[in-house]
This record gives sequence, structure tokens and C-alpha cells, in this order.
Amino acid sequence: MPGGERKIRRVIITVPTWNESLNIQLLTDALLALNGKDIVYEVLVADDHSPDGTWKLVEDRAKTDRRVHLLHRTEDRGRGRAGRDAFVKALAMGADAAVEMDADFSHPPRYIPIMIQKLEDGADLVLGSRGVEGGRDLGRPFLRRMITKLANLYIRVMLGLNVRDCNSGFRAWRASALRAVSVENTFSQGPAIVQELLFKARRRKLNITEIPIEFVERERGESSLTFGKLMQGYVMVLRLRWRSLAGTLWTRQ
Ligand SMILES: Nc1nc2c(ncn2[C@@H]2O[C@H](COP(=O)(O)OP(=O)(O)OP(=O)(O)O)[C@@H](O)[C@H]2O)c(=O)[nH]1
Ligand SMILES: [Mg+2]
Repeated sequence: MPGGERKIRRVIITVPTWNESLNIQLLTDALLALNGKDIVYEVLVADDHSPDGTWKLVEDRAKTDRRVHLLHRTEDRGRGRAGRDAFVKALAMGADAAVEMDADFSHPPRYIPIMIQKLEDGADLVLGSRGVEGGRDLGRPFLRRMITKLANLYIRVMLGLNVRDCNSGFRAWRASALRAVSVENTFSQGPAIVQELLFKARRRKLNITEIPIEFVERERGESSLTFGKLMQGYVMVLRLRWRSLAGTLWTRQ
């Protein structure tokens, strides 16, 4: 095995949720149905006390299914904060690898075993990508796809990343890779955690691989992406650049 890394046996799939009661049960079913040779898949939902009771559904399910876990967060809400805490918990639970994905079925579960195989083949981080050959962005309006493409170009140039899809929140990490980027010190409050961790992974010279995915538009529930969050993402890219110049990239403050 490359780099003398451990064989992957335990995969914890982290899912940050905010008002995903229409999706979370179905998604959990799909994730628990995944099969990998000698691999156990578990689900860790990081919910910010959603008003629609998503956390309650997961809490009930966790009582009867040992592969389902809830991280019930009641303060410091945010996609970034929840993602960070979920990764930290997955490491503490002893995961060999951790996946991050959205709850809205934009990230089809069937790609997860392929991503894990890529980790076994030597990658530290695998991105589910719309930007490589075979990858697609299905069902989203032209304007939304263009925004994603432009954002991607901006991030690639500003952060010097030679990755085709910098915005994909569908990824698989080796536990050692999450430790290498000091995931516990991630500072993004919102969705910009996706770019922050990618930038840090590149800084740590991790082996990053992209696999093509068909990204599917959300069918159930509501998007929590707002114009404000989109703008915060652009500002965060500048902050990442600044922090790396100022030598404060690896600290939380
Ligand atoms: N824990 C937590 N999860 C969140 C928060 N905001 C969003 N999420 C989750 O993060 C994932 C991505 O959010 P989406 O609303 O789908 O945002 P998006 O994918 O950028 O936007 P769309 O393309 O419109 O779906 C989903 O699983 C959300 O439930 C939050 O504040 N806290
Ligand atoms: Mg979404």
C-alpha cells in the first residue's frame, strides 16, 4: 500500500444538515446500503438543531442502528463549523477515512466506494468533480452553472489550485490527511470550509485526485445558500491568501 498507509476498514460519512428532514432518512438508507469489500460504512450527521427536527430523526435512528451517529450542535451554527466538528468527531471515533457530502442527494452515494478505492490506491484526498471528463452538472439552471464555473475559475487563480472543481463538497479523506491539514483549526464559519480545506491540502502537498461525478440538483427541501454566503465565500478566498502570507493559515484565530 502506498506510503505504508493503513488499510481502510472503517469509513465515516459526515453529513452537515440544516432542515433536511425530507432527505435525511432516505439518504441514511442509501448510505447504509453501500457495500465495500471488508469496509464498514457509518453515517455521522452534524445537525445545528434544525427547526424542522432533522436531529430528532437521526437521534431516534441512532438508538436502533449502531452505524448511525448524531452530532447535535446547539451553538455556533454554520456549514463550516458543523463540517469541522464532524471531521474531528470522526477522527476521535477511529475512522480510517471520512467522507463529506450534502444531505440533498446532489452527491450520489454510489460514488463513495469508488472514492474509497482511490484512497486505497494512494490518494490522500478524493474530490467528486464536475470538472473532469465524464463529470456533469445536472438539472441546474444555466445561470447557476455559470456562477459555479466563474467562482471556480476565480478560486483556482487566486489560490493557485490546479483542481478542476474547487467547489465540490463531496470528498473522501484519509484520516492521516485530515490530521495533516489540522482540521480542528479550520476557521470558516460557512460553506467556504470547502475551499479552505482544499487550499490547506495543497499546502501540505497531499495527493489530491478527482473522480467524475454527476452532480444532481436538489429535489426535496430548500437550499440554504444565500447571496450573502456566496459573497462571504469570495471574501474568504482573499482571507486565505492573506493568512498564508501573514503566517496565520494554520491557527483558528
Ligand atoms: N449543520 C449545518 N448544515 C448546514 C448549514 N447550512 C447548510 N447546511 C447543509 O450543508 C449542505 C449544503 O447546503 P445546501 O443548502 O444544499 O447548499 P448548496 O449545495 O451550496 O446549494 P444548492 O445548490 O442550492 O443546494 C446541506 O446538507 C445542508 O443541509 C448549517 O448552518 N449547519
Ligand atoms: Mg445542495
